Amino acid sequence: MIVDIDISSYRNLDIKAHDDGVWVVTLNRPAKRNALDIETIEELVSFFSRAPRAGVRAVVLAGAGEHFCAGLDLIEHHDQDRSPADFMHVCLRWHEAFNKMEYGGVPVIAALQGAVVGGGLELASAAHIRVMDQTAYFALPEGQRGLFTGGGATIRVTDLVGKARMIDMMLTGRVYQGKEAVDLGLAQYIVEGSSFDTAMELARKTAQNLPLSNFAICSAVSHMQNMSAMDAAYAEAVVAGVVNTQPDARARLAAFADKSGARVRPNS
Ligand code: 1HE
Repeated sequence: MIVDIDISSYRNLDIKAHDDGVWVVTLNRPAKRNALDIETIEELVSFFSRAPRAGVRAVVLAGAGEHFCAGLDLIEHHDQDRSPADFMHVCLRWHEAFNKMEYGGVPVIAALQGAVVGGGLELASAAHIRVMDQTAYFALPEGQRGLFTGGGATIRVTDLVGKARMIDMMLTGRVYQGKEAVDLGLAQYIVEGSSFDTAMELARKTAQNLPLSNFAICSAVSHMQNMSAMDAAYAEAVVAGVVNTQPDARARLAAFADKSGARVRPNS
């Protein structure tokens, strides 16, 4: 561990560390439907900047109350009557937070319920795995509010659903929910019960991987998407050179060789 995380210094995020290295980070302004004000964004920057160096093995990102996140704090935005330059800098802080999540190398599993809208969808799309319950729904209402996405939706949501659906969501405010949302890629899992419980299960499973493998999965894949195929293949070889020769992997390889290691089987 190279840095500490002082959980008592966070006000808008509720942060809990479990013994197995899984940390639960909860957006904690349910009365405001977890709308993202600038303080929450700064706390996300702070936590996700430290997590990779603080021994965090996996993060469950949740929202308190009935909704995951209502997006940009529209009241703060209205009250502050920001200049174009001011809001550009706000968006750059959002990007800082969400890039730290996506590229930080620590698995982030979002537990979704209720509204996952606007900037809330931008936040969720920076997670590596999204689990939704039956109440979760996804939308980009910016168009109706006289706004545009500023927290990376043009990149991440477009990656998930494709350009045509993204533009339709923005133009018409179309809402996706239920199995259709999973089929489109907005979430990877839909559950009958609590999305939080399933997110915790997945986080615990993920945390059993070697940290260096997870670091590669949760940073290299995203970086490689930004590269040419030639450069990505080169980078993949370099990353695999480091990860696949890590001393900690030898015991796992030995277990496979002596037949004590788990085999890959179809779901029963
Ligand atoms: C908020 C916000 C918010 C709720 N900013 N305060 N995002 C949106 O356009 C979504 C706007 N929110 C909604 O559509 C609804 O609030 C919800 C569907 C999320 C929830 O509905 P509901 O009936 O449970 O709650 P409510 O009565 O609408 O709101 C409860 C309180 O939360 C109320 O505050 P109160 O002090 O009057 O009690 C609301 O004002 C407050 N609240 N949502 C601020 N978003 C980097 S660019 C990103 C661009 C965007 O994200 S655009 C935002 C899109």
